[in-house]
Amino acid sequence: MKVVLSPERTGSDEIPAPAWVKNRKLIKWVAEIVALTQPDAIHWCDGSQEEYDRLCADMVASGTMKRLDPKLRPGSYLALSDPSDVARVEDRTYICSEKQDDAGPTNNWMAPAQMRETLNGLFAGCMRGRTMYVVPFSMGPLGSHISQVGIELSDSPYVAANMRIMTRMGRAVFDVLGEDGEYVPCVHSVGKPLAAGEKDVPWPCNATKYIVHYPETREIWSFGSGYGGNALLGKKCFALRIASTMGRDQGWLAEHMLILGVESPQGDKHYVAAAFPSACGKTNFAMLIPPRGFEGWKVTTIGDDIAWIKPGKDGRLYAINPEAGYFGVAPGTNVSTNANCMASLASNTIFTNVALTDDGDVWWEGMTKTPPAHLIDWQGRDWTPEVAKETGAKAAHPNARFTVAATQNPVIDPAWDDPAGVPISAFIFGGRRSTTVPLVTEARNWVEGVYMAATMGSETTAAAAGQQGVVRRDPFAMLPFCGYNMSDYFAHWLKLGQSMAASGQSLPHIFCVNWFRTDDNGKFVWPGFGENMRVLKWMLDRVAGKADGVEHLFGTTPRYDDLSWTGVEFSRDLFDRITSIDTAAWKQEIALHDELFGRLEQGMPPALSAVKDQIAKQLAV
Ligand code: TSX
Ligand code: MN
Repeated sequence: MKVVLSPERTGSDEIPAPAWVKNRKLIKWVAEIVALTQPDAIHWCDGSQEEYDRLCADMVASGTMKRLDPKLRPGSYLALSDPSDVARVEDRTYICSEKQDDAGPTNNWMAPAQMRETLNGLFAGCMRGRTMYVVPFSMGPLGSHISQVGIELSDSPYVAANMRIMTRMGRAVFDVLGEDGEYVPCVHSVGKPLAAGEKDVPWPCNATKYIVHYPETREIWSFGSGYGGNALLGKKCFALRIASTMGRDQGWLAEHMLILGVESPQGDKHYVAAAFPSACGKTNFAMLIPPRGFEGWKVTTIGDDIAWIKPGKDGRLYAINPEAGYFGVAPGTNVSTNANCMASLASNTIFTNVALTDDGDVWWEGMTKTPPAHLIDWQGRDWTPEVAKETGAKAAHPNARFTVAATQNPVIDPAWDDPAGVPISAFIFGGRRSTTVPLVTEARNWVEGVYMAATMGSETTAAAAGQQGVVRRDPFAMLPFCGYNMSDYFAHWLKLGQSMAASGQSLPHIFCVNWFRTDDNGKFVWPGFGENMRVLKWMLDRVAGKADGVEHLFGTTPRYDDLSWTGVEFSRDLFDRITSIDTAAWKQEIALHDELFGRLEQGMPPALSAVKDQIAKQLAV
């Protein structure tokens, strides 16, 4: 329902709302934000297909999106962002807790009162000339005891359309809220008010950007960006930063993890949750296709990015995917790296910053071996492979994205929307390391597993963001996403394990993987992708007590004969190269762990320092 506001109305503390909105606190809050931001109209989203189609049609008319060819890519659109607004802005992301210590040394911090003053200035009148969308969304299955409700007020129709794909969005959420339900208030503006008669640009944004979280009052405010994680506030801002603080306070976990199901030909089914930093192929792993030799095995997706995990009454940990769609990186995705993803993108997809083909379809680097002879690149310019060869110009931005509903995934798990969640048998932590870290290691116990996750690192890839091949530590792949002090976060993981073990509950096994060891020529040794199924099977066999391995310095690694090799040629010699432990390299590695622990400073749980000291001591002999 769209309401056009008269100037007197925007100053009122009563705002017209549809009859199906019954939450007084919500209506009052919307009136407050309207009075602050002064939009021309309010659109209360109902989440219907008609509403989505209208939003997209309006964006096509205004030049924000282009409709792709309905035969080649039915129901799909392309949006090209402003060239300055292409990624999350970590240096503009703030955790505004009362005490700086609660944000910790890895987050930007500002005192809440000071930040509120800054934001009140920026948001005053910032929606003039625009429509404010009231976007009601549920993170997690509607009505699940693990789920949470959010309301995003945004002046971006692109945000409203993307939120319908990425979350459970619409009228049903107002029903869950009822008259006095709780929600996380999220305020978003692109930060570009329009004067009377001023023509809009295709991608409005502002050079000044703020992505702000108040963990104590559980609010999110975002200004100046229309892109992904900066603007779709249910994702990184809510489901990770705010939810991680909720989890700390309430005894559950909000994690940067995919969740997948593995079913054996005999019908044994297990779920695992896995955390990887960016550029490790999380979405590919979540949609893995079992290789030759694994006929009858099924891998299914619960989620590709975020997991909310709670102890259940039966003593196991249960996980849901708080999201309802995938906002994934397009470049590098193709039918051999991720055929299920490519099938998902066949229709009903919003593409952002990929290239446009002459026949009205999309293309990105790595989609096909041979690029089309001519494209319109992500900045709307002509692109040919010949010119690109000389200038290095990319047709698609390296961070170009697709937004697609999870239900488009051909291997979506039947339980993906189950309000009870799925029981987790194992946690996997990974990184991109050309040396040192073996293919797979099982932690001996929970504390050592937490240590592995806390010290995980990944080598940087694209030269764009600084030096290449440098190991960047990214504990639990949560460094940019933890809404509180990282040391407290480690302590929370340790405490959860301790309390579950103390009440005789069965903790998931913890594994660390590395698909990325290289040979002397810099070539990847492990074939990866579907072949990772062999590693997955070993892990689940370990969980079932059916597989062997060899214990070393910091855990248990399979020997060659502990993995199943049917359907692939992979020599003992190559296997040794990706599982060997180089003592000299590990001495250096531990020194780097030391440096990380030093950076995280006070509050580092002594149990983790003890693990480090014990490994260092073993290395010294
Ligand atoms: O996603 C990847 N996975 C996980 C898949 C389930 N990628 C892509 C990473 C960038 C997003 C991988 N890249 C994986 C992997 O397991 N492994 C590698 C390294 C690699 C790259 C190319 C080949 C092999 C390994 N090509 C051939 O062997 C022909
Ligand atoms: Mn992510």
